[in-house]
Amino acid sequence: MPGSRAQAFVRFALEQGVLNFGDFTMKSGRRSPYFFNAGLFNDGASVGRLGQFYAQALADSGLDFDMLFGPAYKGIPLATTAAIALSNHPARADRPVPFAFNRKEAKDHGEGGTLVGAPLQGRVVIIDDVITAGTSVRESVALIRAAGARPAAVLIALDRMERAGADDALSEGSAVQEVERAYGIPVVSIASLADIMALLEDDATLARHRDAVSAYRARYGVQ
Ligand code: OMP
Repeated sequence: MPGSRAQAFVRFALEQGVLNFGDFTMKSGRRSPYFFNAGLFNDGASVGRLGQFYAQALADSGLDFDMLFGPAYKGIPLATTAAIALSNHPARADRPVPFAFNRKEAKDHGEGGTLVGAPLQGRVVIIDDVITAGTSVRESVALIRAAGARPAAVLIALDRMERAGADDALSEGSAVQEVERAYGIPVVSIASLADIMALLEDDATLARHRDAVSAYRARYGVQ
């Protein structure tokens, strides 16, 4: 996404309390001086605005696609808000934006199964919040392929730009680069760690966090 929009997004995330600085333990067990909690886009206005950022990032990428997929649980509102915003976006207003999501527990009554929403078919964009190590993307790719559809791209809010793996066995590229290479699909992000660092440079009230985030990037990051 162009720098100014990515900057507007990290500023918005900060204002919403979604982006925080401190000492956090992540899903992988790695400790991080910042954390992006997309679950705190938790009112109509902020989740609506988030959807507009997703829609704009996807439109800017120029990628063509047939539908969206939001992995349970957190991807469900993300795919929903992105689908609404895309249906109002000039780049997509001429065609519907079907979307689907999965359940974590299979349902054995009613319509049954684990997939909900539009049938998974064609080129599917996976919508998620953050990629750190890329584990949740793997599951979505498998689900989409098993349904006979094709993963076309991953659209995320934040690329943490870090290498996956244990401290003494870090992946060569970032988790995002590894996802692109492993599945042959692009990963589009609204913003990245580079934009968070630019925010820290810009904003004197956040200056005290600069060193910790720079050290973290030097240890785990890629350029
Ligand atoms: P991977 O699936 O390993 O890429 O990790 C991404 C997931 O970690 C996200 O979907 C979140 O559940 C969580 N996460 C965040 O939400 N924000 C962060 O800043 C960092 C993480 C994390 O734990 O790595």
